[in-house]
Amino acid sequence: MTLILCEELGIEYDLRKYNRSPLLAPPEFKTLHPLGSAPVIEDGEVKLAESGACVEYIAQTHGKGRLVIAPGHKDYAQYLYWFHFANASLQSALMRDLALKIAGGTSDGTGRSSDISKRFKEKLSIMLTMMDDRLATVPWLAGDQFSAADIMVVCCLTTMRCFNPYDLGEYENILAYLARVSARDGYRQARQKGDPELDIGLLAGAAPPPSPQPTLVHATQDQ
Ligand SMILES: N[C@@H](CCC(=O)N[C@@H](CS)C(=O)NCC(=O)O)C(=O)O
Repeated sequence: MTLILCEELGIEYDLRKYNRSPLLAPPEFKTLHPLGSAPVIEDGEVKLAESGACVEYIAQTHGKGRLVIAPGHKDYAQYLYWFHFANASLQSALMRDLALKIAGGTSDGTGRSSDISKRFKEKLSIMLTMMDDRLATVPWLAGDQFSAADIMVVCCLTTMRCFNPYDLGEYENILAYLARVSARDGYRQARQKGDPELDIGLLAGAAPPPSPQPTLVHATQDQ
C-alpha cells in the first residue's frame, strides 16, 4: 500500500525487500518492528508500522493531503468508511480465515470451526457485495476521485488473494474497478518495484492469482 501511495504521489523513497521465512517475517525484519508485520516506513526519526498509519502519515506529511478527502468534502464520510473498512473488516476477516485454514480448522470433528468458516464465507460475500454495489454507482470507493481509500482496499482484493484465494467472478463492478486501478501508472510502477513476480492482470482477474509468496516491503525516506 505504501509503495502504491508513494508512486501515485511521485514521492522518492528507498525500498528494502525481505523474503518471507517461509510465510512470516524473517528475524531481520523483526528488528524493524516487534510484530514483524509489513509495511514499516522510516522517515528521518520516524519509524512507523500499520499500513493505515503509514498511508495516512505519508499522504499528510509528504503528499500534503493529496489523495486524502478532507472534512467538509461531500465524499468525506465515504472516504473514511472505505479507508477503515479495508483493514478493520476486510483484511482482518481474510487473516482470521487464513489462520483457521492453516490450523486445519474446517475438520476438527466438532463442527464448530466449519461453522466459523461458513460464517466467514457469508461475511466475505456481504463485504464484496457492498463494494460491488458501491462501485456500480461511482468509479472509486470514496466517489469521483481515486483516493487513499482505494489504495487501502486494493491489496485485499489482489495480493491477499495469493494467500487466501477467493473468487471475484460474481462481482463485475469490482472487476471493472480493478481494471481501472491496474491501468494507473502509479499502481503499475509500485507493482513493478515491489512484486515484479506477480502478474498485474492475474491479480485483477476473477480467479484467485497463483501464490509465488510476494516479499515484505520496507520504505525509507531519510532526508
Ligand atoms: N494490520 C497490519 C497487517 C500487516 C501484515 O500482516 N502484513 C503481512 C504482509 S501482507 C506480514 O507482514 N506478514 C508477515 C508476518 O506477519 O510475519 C497492516 O495493515 O499493516
